[in-house]
Amino acid sequence: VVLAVCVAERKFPPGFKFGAATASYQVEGAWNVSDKSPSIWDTFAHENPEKIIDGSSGDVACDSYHLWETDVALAKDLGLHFYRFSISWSRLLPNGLANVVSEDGSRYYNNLIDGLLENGIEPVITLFHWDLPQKLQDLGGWTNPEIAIWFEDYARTAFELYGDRVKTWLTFNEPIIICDAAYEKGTIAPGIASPGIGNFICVKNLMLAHARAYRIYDKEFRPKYNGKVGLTNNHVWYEPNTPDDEENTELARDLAAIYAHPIYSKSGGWPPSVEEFIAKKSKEEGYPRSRLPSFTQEEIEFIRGTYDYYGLNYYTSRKVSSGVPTGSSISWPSSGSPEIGIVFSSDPSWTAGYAWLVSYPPGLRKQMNWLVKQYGDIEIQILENGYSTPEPIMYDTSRVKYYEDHLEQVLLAIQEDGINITAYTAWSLLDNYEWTSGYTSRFGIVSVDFTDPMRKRTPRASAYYYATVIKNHSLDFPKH
Ligand code: PNW
Repeated sequence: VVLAVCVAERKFPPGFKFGAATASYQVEGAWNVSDKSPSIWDTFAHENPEKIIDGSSGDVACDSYHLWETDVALAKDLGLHFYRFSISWSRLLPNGLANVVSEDGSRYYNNLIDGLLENGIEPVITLFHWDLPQKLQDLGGWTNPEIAIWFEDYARTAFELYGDRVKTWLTFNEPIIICDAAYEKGTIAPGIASPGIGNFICVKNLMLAHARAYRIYDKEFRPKYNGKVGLTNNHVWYEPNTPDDEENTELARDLAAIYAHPIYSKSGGWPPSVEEFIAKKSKEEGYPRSRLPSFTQEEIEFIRGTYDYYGLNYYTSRKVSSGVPTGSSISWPSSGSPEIGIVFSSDPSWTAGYAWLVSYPPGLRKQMNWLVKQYGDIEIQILENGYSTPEPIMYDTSRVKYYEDHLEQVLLAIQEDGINITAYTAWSLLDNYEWTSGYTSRFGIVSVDFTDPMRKRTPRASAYYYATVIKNHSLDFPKH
């Protein structure tokens, strides 16, 4: 008698890729070298130190502008298949507009790309990870419709310079933060609180900017370079607190999907539930038209289908209940609470982490199932997932556990749910400038000593763990 023991192998499919990510403002430093002009984050951190927990800025950060070779060597030691980084728009185009390309800026990214490729690591580029040129902010930034054209010109410059070697492009990192955290809440650069107005103008312009970049890639670059273009959305998985909260929870999911629906849905445009909800509310509030700007049919068609993959950043989950958000409710970084009239909380069974980062690994799998239900059989690339600690500890067992538990959910989604997930990305390769948390929140699998002028990098236990997963292409390996 053969005892059939059903233990699924915890192996990743062949071709599945592992990487790690960073972003320009968070790691580069060198904020004013050569002809680089300031970005909104240079301005925000310099002018509002009281809005940053430790009053710090990314002026030096990890100094990756000078130390990129060390970063490449680390990525190689870890066995990363790809390294995801972003281009600083105002380093490449000091005017924001594409009339002048910085020699220094273009050389920096050229060197980094070539250095990665020489070491067998694929470069994955984010065009926009929040550091808008200040000069463009002065003209209205994401609330000026012209920005779609400015962004197209910037994207073309990058595709022209690097498209021969870079095969995976992201237009945007987390539009929900660019528009919602920046314009609805005003908590991050450019710090303009315009709830229910600015955030919606921003997302409309951003969707058009994305579509323009995608379409020029399609037309001018895909035939010779054959790469992939998409963007990455951050999703917080929402669950109803009680059965009564189910309707609001689905509305909250839809509201967060205004950053996805125009691109990924079959019908295009805003999610119908959101369109209806905001139109009705706007009317009650006395507005002559909906606060959510409409798309023309032509714009809907122009944006719809402009993707080659779905980029997903997942960190945490929330319970949804009705109510008015107060200062103490953990609403950040979740969107839509004042708009819908809901509050977010954690579940007692979920693992509390540092600040907002509650660990609920099944949320990742549930979120991916929701996306597939909405948008069909899309290719999903997980482009960020990670865990922070307040202290720069080296033996970071809680981070190791976070990675293992989330990678397990990735495997379940592939094996049990049949979801086409092709990549996983650890945020972050390095401790870095964590926006308004400054240097107080550590996300690196490699630690950085910010008191050392050489910004010494030291791999943590989680780096060794991740390297072992990559090497074995599996969550199971001989422990010693
Ligand atoms: C991301 N949430 O931000 C960003 O892409 C990174 O630049 C950042 O350093 C990293 O995650 C860690 O914070 C997030 O709503 C924004 O759960 C929102 C959420 C998570 C991360």
